[in-house]
Order: sequence, then structure tokens, then C-alpha cells
Amino acid sequence: MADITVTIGKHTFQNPVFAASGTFGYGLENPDLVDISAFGAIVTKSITRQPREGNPPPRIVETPSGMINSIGLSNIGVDKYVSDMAPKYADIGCPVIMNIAGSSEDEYCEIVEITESVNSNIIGYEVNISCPNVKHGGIEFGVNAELTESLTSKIRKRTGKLVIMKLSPNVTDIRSIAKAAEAGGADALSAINTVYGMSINPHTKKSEIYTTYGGLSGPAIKPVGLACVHKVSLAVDVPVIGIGGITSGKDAVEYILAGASAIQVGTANYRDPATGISILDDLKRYLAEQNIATVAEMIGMVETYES
Ligand code: RRO
Repeated sequence: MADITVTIGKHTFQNPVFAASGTFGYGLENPDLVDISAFGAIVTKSITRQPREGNPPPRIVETPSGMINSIGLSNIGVDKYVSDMAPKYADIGCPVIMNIAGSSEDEYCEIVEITESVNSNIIGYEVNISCPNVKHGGIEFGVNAELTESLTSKIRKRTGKLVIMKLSPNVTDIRSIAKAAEAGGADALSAINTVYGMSINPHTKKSEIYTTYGGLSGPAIKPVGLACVHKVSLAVDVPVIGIGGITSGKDAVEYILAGASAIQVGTANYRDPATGISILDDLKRYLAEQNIATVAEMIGMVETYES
């Protein structure tokens, strides 16, 4: 059988299929629906310093080949995360990556300091600098290379665990943000968060999202994600984790060929939380059919017409 392990920073994961933040709760909600020990890792919903209710409804709408959300960083806050969730991560059989978000460098740093002060059982942080749905919740960092580098280096100083910066596609030049995160000491980058979108009901003439704009996800954004992963992986030396509209093993293969070392399944989890398992089965079948010995050798192997 092919070797499907992948290495990111100092961690080797049993496979490259992760569950994406915001689509898998805190990893503990669906034990009867899916065996999470089959995943390479799970990334939990963004955590802020204080608990947050999130935005008023409507905050989710289905769109062609995808959906728009404007949840607004609804979460339990770091104190409850470390007291109620983290202890349970000791024996769920799957590495947990904690996604964090903040409105200032101090907020991100405090979340990391609190988490580092306990036995959290997490293996690292995915730092959300790309939430499109709150005025001050990270995207101001993710659209600015200087702020990205500064924030990354402050978090880097506070933890020896994995630091993964989650990038936004809603920027002019994603490569410059990626390079800034790498310069700040990130172990890896994940790309992409959701793409700004809007939906209107022609009968009521109303916006279908309370905040007017939200984050578009699902198969509709797969080509955007692929292009971002390809650009970023050519710009930096650290591993890239591909996200955006992945629903099948074929999608996962495309992301790996584009340059992803691992992939995250997001929106597809709403239809079936076990999508990651079928993606993994598809991926293994593909490797066997293609006579490919390791996932690692496929990373970035896309043939393009121009270099
Ligand atoms: O909570 C959200 O509205 C949200 C977040 Br934190 C994010 O990172 N991406 C997104 O599409 N929605």
C-alpha cells in the first residue's frame, strides 16, 4: 500500500485528510456519525478570548455549488475551550489543531498563552487571519503583509507547537502575505478561507445574509483555492494545506498536485461528516491505480505550460 503519511513542521500525520475549522465543531459533537480517528487531524472552530454569540440570522444560505456563511465567530471562548474541550482531546484518537482568532495582537497572544499554560492536548494552532464576517476578527491582519509577519512572530515566540497561518483569498497578492507569514516563523500555511459573496432573494428583494456579505465556500470556490495553493506553494518553502470545495478524492489529488501537503474538508461535512473518510478511500485507490508510492512525491507535481 502507498505511504499516505505527510509531514508538517515536526508532525507526521497518518494521512493528509483533515477536517476544516468551522465545519466540525469542537470535534466531539458527532461520535456516532463518523470515526474521527480515521482523519489525519481535525481543526476546531475559531476560538476568541471571550465567548461570542456571533452575527444575527440569517447567517447561512445555499448558493449554486456552495453556500455563504456569516456566522460571525460564534464560539465558547478560550477559557471554556481549555476547561471543557481540551481534556477530552487526550483520547479521541486524532490530532487536534486549535483555530484561533482575535481583533488585536494582544488577543491572539493571550489565547495562546492561556492554552500553553494548561495541558491542552492540542498539537498546534491554525491562526485565522482571514475571517470575512466580522469587522475586527483577523482579516485586517490577513490583508496586510507587515501585520501578518508581526502577528506570526509574536505567536511563534509563545509556542513550540505547530503554527499554521490561515490565508484569505480576498487579497491582491496572496504570495506577499504567504511570504510574510513564513518570515514570521510559521510552520505551514493553510489556504483558503472563504471568498466574499452575496445572495439576494428576488421575491422579497432582501439580502439573504444579515451582514449583506458573507463567506462563499463549497465546490464553487475550488478553482480559486487551487490557484491560491499553487501560487503560495511556489512562493514559500513551508508546507501548504489546501482548502476550498473539496468533496472527492479527485479534488484532493488536484490540490496535492497544485502544491498542497495536506487538505481540509469543509463545507462537504455539512452534507456528510464522513466525507473525509470517502476522500481517503478514493485517494488510496488513485495512488494504487497510478502506481504512486507516496503522497509526498505527488505534492506540486502539476505540469503547467509556463513556469
Ligand atoms: O465565523 C465565521 O463567520 C467564519 C469564520 Br471565523 C471564518 O474564518 N470563515 C468563515 O467563512 N466564517
